[in-house]
Amino acid sequence: MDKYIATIDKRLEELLARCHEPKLREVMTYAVLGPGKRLRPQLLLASCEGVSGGYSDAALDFACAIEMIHAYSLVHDDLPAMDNDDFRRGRPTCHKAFTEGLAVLAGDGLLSLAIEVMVQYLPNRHAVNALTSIVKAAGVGGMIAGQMSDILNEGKPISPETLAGIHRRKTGALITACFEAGGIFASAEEPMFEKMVKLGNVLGLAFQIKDDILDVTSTEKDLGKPIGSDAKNQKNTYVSVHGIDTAEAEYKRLCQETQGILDSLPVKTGALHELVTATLSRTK
Ligand code: GRG
Repeated sequence: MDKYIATIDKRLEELLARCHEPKLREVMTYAVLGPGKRLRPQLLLASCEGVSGGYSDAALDFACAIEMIHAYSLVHDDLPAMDNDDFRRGRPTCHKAFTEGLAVLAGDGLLSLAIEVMVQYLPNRHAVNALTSIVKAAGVGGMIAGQMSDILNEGKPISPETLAGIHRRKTGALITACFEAGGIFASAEEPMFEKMVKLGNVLGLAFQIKDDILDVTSTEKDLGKPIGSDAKNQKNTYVSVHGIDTAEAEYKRLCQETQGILDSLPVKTGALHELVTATLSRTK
């Protein structure tokens, strides 16, 4: 996967250079180019390459835009007004390394730069469809709505259905959008596109359940951030709602389902298989 990460990081650096305010660029760079997994842009590129055998410059820019949106969501999620976390990716969170004001602005800057990068490809049909998919996933029917429901339900007992709605919108929607955008840029036809969306949905849920499990079973050293932060913030998680045993069992079931969908896809490269398998066996 190194080939994707090096390409993504190089392009992210070039795109960040479009910000001519030096301090803003420095904080945005800290937020987006830190030691994260770059999972979402890799999923976009690997799914596009898997279907069509390659990816365009536009697909790479959309992959970078998704990573900027992801990084902004982490910066804002870590703020004192939200989860109030001091560490992420093994180093101080953005507001700790700089200030709260600069972290808010860097998050805003990353979101608007992401849109600017995608908009430059309009009115190309693929770009219109991928942009629609990504902004919907990141927006008021997706990640932001999921985060809102998460906050409103802190400390309250919630139903499994409410929890599923939080997970699907807060984390799953952006992961599914990676597959949708990958499929769009690869000109994937039905039923291939449908399968990719399904893969995104299942992987997105599995990813979040694993995140909930790791928050109680991992170590601060492995995670790069304090464990037990969900309990500290009275968050509803798959573990708090269903218990650790059910969470582990559901995670295992979702891994098998993911594998089944992957095996049914006539993909051209092994990169997507490799990436999804690595994601499912992640320990951080
Ligand atoms: C503040 C608008 C706004 C949204 C926040 C995504 C999100 C919504 C908050 C992040 C909180 C969180 C830890 C959610 C669990 C799933 C998740 C997004 C984990 C972090 O993603 P990774 O593991 O991170 O891909 P890296 O650092 O590797 O990029």
